[in-house]
Amino acid sequence: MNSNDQNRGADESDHIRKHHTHDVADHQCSSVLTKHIRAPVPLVWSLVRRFDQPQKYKPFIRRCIAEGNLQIGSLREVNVKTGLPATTSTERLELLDDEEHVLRVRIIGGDHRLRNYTSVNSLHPKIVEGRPGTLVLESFVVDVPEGNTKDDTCYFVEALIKLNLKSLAEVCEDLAVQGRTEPIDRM
Ligand code: A8S
Repeated sequence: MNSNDQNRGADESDHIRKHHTHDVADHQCSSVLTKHIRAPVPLVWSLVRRFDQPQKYKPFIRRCIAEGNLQIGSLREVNVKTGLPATTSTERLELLDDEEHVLRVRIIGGDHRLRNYTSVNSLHPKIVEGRPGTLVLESFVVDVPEGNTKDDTCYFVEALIKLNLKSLAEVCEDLAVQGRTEPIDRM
Protein backbone atom coordinates (compact mmCIF):
# COMPACT_ATOMS: atom_id res chain seq x y z
CA MET A 1 0.00 0.00 0.00
CA ASN A 2 1.07 3.45 -0.84
CA SER A 3 -0.19 6.81 0.36
CA ASN A 4 -1.50 7.61 -3.13
CA ASP A 5 -3.84 4.64 -3.18
CA GLN A 6 -6.75 6.56 -1.71
CA ASN A 7 -6.71 8.86 -4.78
CA ARG A 8 -6.68 6.08 -7.34
CA GLY A 9 -9.67 4.87 -9.32
CA ALA A 10 -10.68 1.21 -9.25
CA ASP A 11 -9.30 0.51 -12.74
CA GLU A 12 -5.95 2.08 -11.84
CA SER A 13 -5.74 -0.09 -8.72
CA ASP A 14 -6.51 -3.15 -10.87
CA HIS A 15 -3.67 -2.31 -13.28
CA ILE A 16 -1.31 -1.87 -10.34
CA ARG A 17 -2.30 -5.20 -8.83
CA LYS A 18 -1.84 -6.93 -12.17
CA HIS A 19 1.44 -5.42 -13.39
CA HIS A 20 3.10 -3.43 -10.61
CA THR A 21 3.35 -5.59 -7.51
CA HIS A 22 7.01 -5.84 -6.54
CA ASP A 23 8.56 -7.76 -3.70
CA VAL A 24 10.02 -4.95 -1.62
CA ALA A 25 12.62 -5.78 1.03
CA ASP A 26 13.29 -3.66 4.12
CA HIS A 27 16.27 -1.91 2.59
CA GLN A 28 14.41 -1.04 -0.60
CA CYS A 29 11.95 1.59 -1.73
CA SER A 30 9.25 1.41 -4.35
CA SER A 31 6.44 3.48 -5.80
CA VAL A 32 4.10 3.93 -8.77
CA LEU A 33 3.74 7.01 -10.92
CA THR A 34 0.99 7.76 -13.42
CA LYS A 35 0.63 10.00 -16.47
CA HIS A 36 -2.27 10.68 -18.81
CA ILE A 37 -1.25 11.20 -22.41
CA ARG A 38 -3.42 12.70 -25.16
CA ALA A 39 -2.34 10.09 -27.72
CA PRO A 40 -3.61 6.55 -28.37
CA VAL A 41 -1.95 3.45 -26.86
CA PRO A 42 -0.40 2.18 -30.16
CA LEU A 43 1.43 5.47 -30.63
CA VAL A 44 2.68 5.65 -27.03
CA TRP A 45 3.63 1.97 -27.11
CA SER A 46 5.64 2.47 -30.33
CA LEU A 47 8.02 4.66 -28.29
CA VAL A 48 7.96 2.83 -24.95
CA ARG A 49 8.64 -0.60 -26.50
CA ARG A 50 11.88 0.57 -28.16
CA PHE A 51 14.22 -0.73 -25.45
CA ASP A 52 17.03 0.05 -27.92
CA GLN A 53 16.09 3.75 -28.28
CA PRO A 54 15.24 5.28 -24.88
CA GLN A 55 16.80 8.56 -26.03
CA LYS A 56 13.72 9.08 -28.27
CA TYR A 57 11.94 10.45 -25.22
CA LYS A 58 14.10 10.23 -22.07
CA PRO A 59 15.66 13.67 -21.71
CA PHE A 60 18.74 12.57 -19.72
CA ILE A 61 19.95 9.96 -22.16
CA ARG A 62 22.65 11.05 -24.55
CA ARG A 63 23.33 7.78 -26.31
CA CYS A 64 22.26 4.15 -26.18
CA ILE A 65 23.90 1.09 -27.67
CA ALA A 66 21.78 -2.06 -27.59
CA GLU A 67 22.32 -5.65 -28.62
CA GLY A 68 19.85 -8.49 -28.97
CA ASN A 69 17.05 -7.16 -31.17
CA LEU A 70 14.47 -6.67 -28.38
CA GLN A 71 14.56 -10.30 -27.22
CA ILE A 72 14.18 -10.92 -23.49
CA GLY A 73 17.67 -10.69 -22.01
CA SER A 74 18.84 -8.02 -24.48
CA LEU A 75 21.25 -5.54 -22.95
CA ARG A 76 21.66 -1.83 -23.51
CA GLU A 77 24.45 0.50 -22.51
CA VAL A 78 23.13 3.97 -21.79
CA ASN A 79 25.20 7.15 -21.54
CA VAL A 80 23.59 9.95 -19.61
CA LYS A 81 24.11 13.67 -20.08
CA THR A 82 26.60 15.64 -18.01
CA GLY A 83 25.48 17.16 -14.73
CA LEU A 84 24.00 13.94 -13.37
CA PRO A 85 25.57 11.77 -10.63
CA ALA A 86 26.44 9.10 -13.22
CA THR A 87 27.71 8.59 -16.75
CA THR A 88 26.66 5.07 -17.76
CA SER A 89 24.12 2.40 -16.98
CA THR A 90 23.83 -1.21 -18.18
CA GLU A 91 20.24 -2.38 -18.45
CA ARG A 92 18.55 -5.67 -19.28
CA LEU A 93 15.21 -6.24 -21.00
CA GLU A 94 13.15 -8.50 -18.70
CA LEU A 95 9.71 -8.38 -20.34
CA LEU A 96 8.24 -6.90 -23.52
CA ASP A 97 4.56 -7.75 -23.91
CA ASP A 98 3.10 -6.33 -27.12
CA GLU A 99 -0.41 -7.58 -26.26
CA GLU A 100 -0.67 -6.14 -22.77
CA HIS A 101 1.72 -3.23 -23.43
CA VAL A 102 4.08 -3.98 -20.55
CA LEU A 103 7.84 -3.34 -20.45
CA ARG A 104 10.08 -4.43 -17.59
CA VAL A 105 13.73 -3.38 -17.39
CA ARG A 106 16.39 -4.17 -14.82
CA ILE A 107 19.54 -2.15 -14.20
CA ILE A 108 22.46 -4.54 -13.82
CA GLY A 109 25.47 -2.18 -13.77
CA GLY A 110 26.88 1.29 -14.24
CA ASP A 111 28.68 3.98 -12.28
CA HIS A 112 25.56 5.18 -10.46
CA ARG A 113 24.05 4.32 -7.08
CA LEU A 114 20.89 2.54 -8.17
CA ARG A 115 21.43 -1.09 -7.16
CA ASN A 116 18.83 -3.75 -7.93
CA TYR A 117 16.66 -1.26 -9.77
CA THR A 118 13.72 -2.71 -11.69
CA SER A 119 11.06 -0.66 -13.43
CA VAL A 120 7.78 -1.61 -15.08
CA ASN A 121 5.82 0.44 -17.58
CA SER A 122 2.26 -0.49 -18.50
CA LEU A 123 -0.05 1.35 -20.90
CA HIS A 124 -3.84 1.37 -20.74
CA PRO A 125 -6.42 2.91 -23.09
CA LYS A 126 -8.28 5.79 -21.50
CA ILE A 127 -10.43 8.60 -22.86
CA VAL A 128 -8.47 11.78 -22.21
CA GLU A 129 -10.23 15.07 -22.96
CA GLY A 130 -12.80 13.30 -25.12
CA ARG A 131 -10.29 11.46 -27.35
CA PRO A 132 -8.61 8.05 -27.21
CA GLY A 133 -5.69 8.56 -24.89
CA THR A 134 -3.34 6.54 -22.72
CA LEU A 135 -2.86 6.01 -19.02
CA VAL A 136 0.81 5.23 -18.39
CA LEU A 137 1.85 3.59 -15.14
CA GLU A 138 5.49 3.32 -14.16
CA SER A 139 6.62 1.59 -11.00
CA PHE A 140 10.07 0.84 -9.65
CA VAL A 141 11.87 -0.88 -6.82
CA VAL A 142 15.46 -0.13 -5.81
CA ASP A 143 17.88 -0.59 -2.93
CA VAL A 144 18.28 2.38 -0.60
CA PRO A 145 22.02 3.22 -0.86
CA GLU A 146 24.19 3.29 2.30
CA GLY A 147 23.90 6.68 3.93
CA ASN A 148 20.62 7.60 2.24
CA THR A 149 17.06 7.43 3.48
CA LYS A 150 14.11 5.76 1.80
CA ASP A 151 12.50 9.15 1.28
CA ASP A 152 15.58 10.66 -0.40
CA THR A 153 15.95 7.66 -2.68
CA CYS A 154 12.29 7.66 -3.69
CA TYR A 155 12.35 11.42 -4.22
CA PHE A 156 15.38 11.20 -6.52
CA VAL A 157 14.02 8.34 -8.63
CA GLU A 158 10.51 9.78 -8.79
CA ALA A 159 11.88 13.13 -9.99
CA LEU A 160 13.69 11.41 -12.89
CA ILE A 161 10.65 9.29 -13.80
CA LYS A 162 8.33 12.31 -13.70
CA LEU A 163 10.56 14.10 -16.19
CA ASN A 164 10.71 11.00 -18.40
CA LEU A 165 6.90 10.70 -18.38
CA LYS A 166 6.42 14.41 -19.03
CA SER A 167 8.75 14.19 -22.01
CA LEU A 168 7.04 11.00 -23.24
CA ALA A 169 3.72 12.86 -23.17
CA GLU A 170 5.14 15.82 -25.09
CA VAL A 171 6.71 13.65 -27.80
CA CYS A 172 3.55 11.52 -28.21
CA GLU A 173 1.16 14.47 -28.16
CA ASP A 174 3.22 16.24 -30.85
CA LEU A 175 3.11 13.10 -33.02
CA ALA A 176 -0.64 12.68 -32.41
CA VAL A 177 -1.36 16.26 -33.43
CA GLN A 178 0.76 15.89 -36.58
CA GLY A 179 -1.26 12.78 -37.44
CA ARG A 180 -4.53 14.70 -37.13
CA THR A 181 -3.41 17.69 -39.19
CA GLU A 182 -3.23 17.82 -42.97
CA PRO A 183 0.35 18.42 -44.09
CA ILE A 184 0.70 22.01 -45.23
CA ASP A 185 2.17 21.07 -48.63
CA ARG A 186 -0.99 19.16 -49.58
CA MET A 187 -3.22 22.25 -49.32
C1 A8S B 1 14.92 5.43 -16.38
C2 A8S B 1 14.96 5.71 -14.92
C3 A8S B 1 16.01 6.14 -14.17
C4 A8S B 1 17.29 6.42 -14.73
C5 A8S B 1 18.37 6.85 -14.07
C6 A8S B 1 15.77 6.31 -12.71
C7 A8S B 1 19.70 7.18 -14.66
O1 A8S B 1 19.68 6.91 -16.07
C8 A8S B 1 19.95 8.63 -14.44
C9 A8S B 1 20.70 9.08 -13.35
C10 A8S B 1 21.25 8.17 -12.38
O2 A8S B 1 21.89 8.57 -11.42
C11 A8S B 1 21.04 6.73 -12.57
O3 A8S B 1 13.96 4.80 -16.81
C12 A8S B 1 20.84 6.33 -14.02
O4 A8S B 1 15.78 5.85 -17.15
C13 A8S B 1 19.32 9.63 -15.37
C14 A8S B 1 22.13 6.54 -14.81
C15 A8S B 1 20.46 4.86 -14.07
